[in-house]
Formats: sequence, C-alpha cells, structure tokens
Amino acid sequence: MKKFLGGLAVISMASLALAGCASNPGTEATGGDDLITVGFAQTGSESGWRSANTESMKAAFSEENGFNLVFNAADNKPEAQIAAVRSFINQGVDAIVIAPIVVDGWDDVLNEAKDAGIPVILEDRTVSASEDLYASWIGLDFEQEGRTAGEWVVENFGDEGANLVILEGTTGSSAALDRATGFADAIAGSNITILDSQTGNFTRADGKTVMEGFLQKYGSDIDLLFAHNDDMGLGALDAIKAAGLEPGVDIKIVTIDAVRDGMQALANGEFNFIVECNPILGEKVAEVVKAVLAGESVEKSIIVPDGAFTQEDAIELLPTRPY
Ligand code: GZL
Repeated sequence: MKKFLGGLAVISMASLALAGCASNPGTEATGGDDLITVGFAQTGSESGWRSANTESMKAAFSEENGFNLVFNAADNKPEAQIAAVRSFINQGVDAIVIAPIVVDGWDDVLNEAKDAGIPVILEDRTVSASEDLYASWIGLDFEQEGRTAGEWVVENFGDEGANLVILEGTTGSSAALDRATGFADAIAGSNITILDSQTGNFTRADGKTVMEGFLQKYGSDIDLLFAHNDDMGLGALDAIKAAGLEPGVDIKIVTIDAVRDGMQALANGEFNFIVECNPILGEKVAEVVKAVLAGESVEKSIIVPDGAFTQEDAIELLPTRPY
C-alpha cells in the first residue's frame, strides 16, 4: 500500500492570532446548560463516503462529548445548504461546520456568520471565499489524490498509450476541481488520450448513466476509466457488464475513496487501483471547534493523510477496513 501525506499541517495549539471569529463571549450554549451547540451543514447522502463522513461527524459531536448537534443534509443542493447555514445563524448556534457542496457562492452567508460572531469551520471540501471568513478547514489533499491516480495510469499505460474516459465529481466542488487538476498534471505528456470527461455527481446512478453514454459513443475503444469516486465507478460496472465487457480486464478502472464496496470491487479484480480519501474526520473537527471556541489558535488548513491500494492490498485489508 502506498502511503502519502498531503501537505499535512499539524494542528498547533501554540498561541497565534485567533483564527476566525471568537464565539459570542459570555453567551450560554443554546443546548443543555453547558453543551456546545453546533450547526452542521452536510452536503447530502450522495455516496458511501458521505455516509461514513456523516457517521464520523455525528459520533464526534455527541452529547457525551459535550455537543448539541443540529444536523442538516442539503441533498446536494448548494442553495439549500446556504439556507441551512443561514438558519443556524438565526438559531444563534455557538459554531457552524460546513462540508461545502461547491466552492463558490459562500461570501454573503459567511460574512453574516462573522457579523453574528459565530465561527465557521469547514470539513471535507473547501470554498473559494476569503480565508478570514472561516476559522479552519479540515480536509484532504484532493490534488494529490488526483495526481496519485494519474501516476498509476502513466506507470501502467503511459508507454503503450490508452484511451481514457473520466467520470467527474460534482461540478464546482473542490474535490472534483482539484482531483482533475492533479490527474491532468500527472498524465501530461504521456500517451494517454482522454476520449471524454463528464460529471456523474459522485453518485452510482449517474455514474452508470454517463458510462452507458460513453459506451454507446466509444464502445470497446475505451481502455481505461478514471472515476473521481468509488460510487460512480461502481455504477459504471453495471454499464460495462451490460455492454458485454469485463471491468478490470477490458476496461481498467481507477477510482478514489476506498469505501468498503470499492475495496470489494478492487479485491474482486473489477477495479484495478484505488486512491484513499479518508472520511473519518469527526474527531479532528470536534477538537478544532472546541479549540476555536476556547479562543485557542488553530491551523487554517489541516490535511488528513491518505493512502492508495492495489488488489493485493484490498484482499489483505478488507476484513479490517473501518468504513
Ligand atoms: C471527498 C468528498 C467526495 C467523495 C465522494 O472528500 O467530498 O464527496 O470523494 C463524496 O464520494 O460524495
């Protein structure tokens, strides 16, 4: 298994200027008498990764850990997610955590949170808004994930050349944007030909539909599929089999996430390589929320390390995978 650390920044609790806005000094938590009330605006429930991330966040922001969690899942609709954040502000929560569906459109509501003295912490994906509008981002090095996937493609097909199709993640999300950048960097100058690239919205259903379209258009000319997440790759498996082709053999598949179903497909030989994207962020996010509310300093970007897996790795690791 290949282990790589993104630009890992260690959380430093040493004193630096307070990041983001201090919570309302002297206000009572709006939960039980000493619980910290946190509004969490999740993207939705689009993938296995998202389910694991939500589970991790709910476990960390539990009452026994000192939190009163107000949870909202925005069904992958950016406008609904912004409305949820606005409602958290109106409720006067102590802190807001966001897994932003897309990078743009956040300036107004983040300024409203700042004016209300409510600190915002980002988890998973990030935003294009100014860094002074959020206290910290705990996430993954998406560009490195894309680069690692591209390096595997070049290592295995760069010389002989191959025709590639790409299932992109949610349009405008930092995960999709940065994975695309890292992948393109890695394959630049190689004999890899990109036949087509289209969003499958990180979902199995759309991954299957888009792959059906690719197969109708390019058929057996397709040698390789790069899917920005396991779920779109899993959806594509159905389309590839329905076209009478063998996934992992006729069409090699590289994906990102390494959720259980993806690792099972890798162990079965239907996928050929998976780059990990760790969804278990809850504990780290809860730690940062408490530090910010306590007026301590936190790093602006906290990158959680990822790995990458071959079929042999998947066979060995499957029994003990945490998600
Ligand atoms: C990545 C995360 C992406 C996953 C998808 O951190 O934002 O969103 O790769 C999920 O599975 O839907």
